[in-house]
Amino acid sequence: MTSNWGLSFKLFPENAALWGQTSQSSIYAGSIPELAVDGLLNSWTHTNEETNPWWRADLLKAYRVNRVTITNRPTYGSRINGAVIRIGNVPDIYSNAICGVISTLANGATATFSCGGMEGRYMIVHIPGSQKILSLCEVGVYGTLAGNLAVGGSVIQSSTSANWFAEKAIDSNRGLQQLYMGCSSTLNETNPWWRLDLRQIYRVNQVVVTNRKDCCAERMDGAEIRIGNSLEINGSKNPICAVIPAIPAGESYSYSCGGMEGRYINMIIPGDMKMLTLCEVEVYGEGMT
Ligand SMILES: [Ca+2]
Repeated sequence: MTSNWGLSFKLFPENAALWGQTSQSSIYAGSIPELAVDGLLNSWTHTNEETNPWWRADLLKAYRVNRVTITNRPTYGSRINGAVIRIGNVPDIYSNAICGVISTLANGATATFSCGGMEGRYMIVHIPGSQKILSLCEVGVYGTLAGNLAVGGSVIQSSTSANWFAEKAIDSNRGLQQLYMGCSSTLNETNPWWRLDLRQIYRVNQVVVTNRKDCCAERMDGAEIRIGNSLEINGSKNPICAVIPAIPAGESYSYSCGGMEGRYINMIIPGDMKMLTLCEVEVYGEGMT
């Protein structure tokens, strides 16, 4: 595989709506709400003709939403005119703040709405008025998990396999769909490590690690999570928060660190012929005041 991404490679957050639960005000002829997140351009959701139809994605956790994409159906596209996009933490659709309004959108076209980091667990599309039909071909919600300290940090790893850059472990992409875009990996070596620099000292309550889904989940077995302020032996002398016995393929496991203080989060697998692959690392905690 060749790579010319170099240092300027792009980060690819994944569509948070994919991992959530979708619902809508009514379902016409089996056109269920999931059809807006199936990745297919030849299927779309469809409500009955009604007053104030809506579609909602529950992202299950609060996100800081940077942008929303809406792909219109290839026919009857003008039905979407006037649709409102809202983001917030309230299941009731009208209590959440507005990110954007779709004035018009051509048949089959995709529009991107910048939401500037609006925070919310719910993303809603609705059309105000009577005798309306809401039909969505695809919906994307892109952002970062709210409160994840890793997002603002910088990362480095002991070696890099092809384009499995260290940054891909903090790109808000769990790598479960397109692994090559979403995960970091070292080469096969002795004591491979990956280190996140939070840029200042935090009290770390929780570290969440996502393992790769496609194969070889057992390579994660025995990985240590270390937290502290020392860079001695690349951080491998810092105190241990947890030793990971195992994480099943494609799963995200959470480790409680009880407020351990540190600027650096190290992941290390001790031993020979080890490879450290991380699809996502999230860090939650509090700043030191
Ligand atoms: Ca990732």
